[in-house]
Amino acid sequence: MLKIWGRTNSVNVKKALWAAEELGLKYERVDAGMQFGVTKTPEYMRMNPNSLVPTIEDDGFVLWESHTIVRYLCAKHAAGTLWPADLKARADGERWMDWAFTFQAAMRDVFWGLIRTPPEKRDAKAIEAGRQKSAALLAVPVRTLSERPYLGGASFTMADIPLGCEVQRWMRVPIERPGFPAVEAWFERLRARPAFLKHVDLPLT
Ligand SMILES: N[C@@H](CCC(=O)N[C@@H](CS)C(=O)NCC(=O)O)C(=O)O
Repeated sequence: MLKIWGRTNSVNVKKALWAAEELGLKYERVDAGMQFGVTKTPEYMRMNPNSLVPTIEDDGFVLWESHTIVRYLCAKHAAGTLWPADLKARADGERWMDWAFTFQAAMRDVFWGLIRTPPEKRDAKAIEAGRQKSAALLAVPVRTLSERPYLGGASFTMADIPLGCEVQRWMRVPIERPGFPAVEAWFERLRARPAFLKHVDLPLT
């Protein structure tokens, strides 16, 4: 059975869990990372020398890097649907999977500052700089999402999973947000998916 290591409040673990849920996979999840430890044990580091989550094991095959995990699971179980069979259609959507890390980097100080740092220790300047940078970046997918309902085209695909998890943080952190109607409409489409509500759109911790 598929095994997934990672704490459920990690944005990158959420991507693997959301994909597994969309695909209807049975899996065992093991708490790892931050307060759960595990990631620095020799056993874990043999699987994932980065000491980060998520890591998966599928029939003896070990894999890390959340977006690669999403690609792998979708290619294995949903070729032609969540993993588009057409090369150009797939690459067209996949760019957003890679771009999600650009957005994640901009949001780092915002998320950590407001969610994981006590008020007296917050760096207000860094939070505001991250907020402005994230807002500027979020203008990038606007054109795509104005032209089609999902990042990869007419239907939901793996392309939506990484950025969907990152944008959930943007939508839920207590900040001032400029309006991006096309992004907000896409986010509501994601919210119509039970797997997104179950694993991703949860209170931030
Ligand atoms: N690029 C990697 C990054 C993994 C990563 O940074 N994971 C974070 C959680 S989101 C982590 O393991 N942090 C340390 C910890 O939880 O102990 C991926 O997408 O899988």
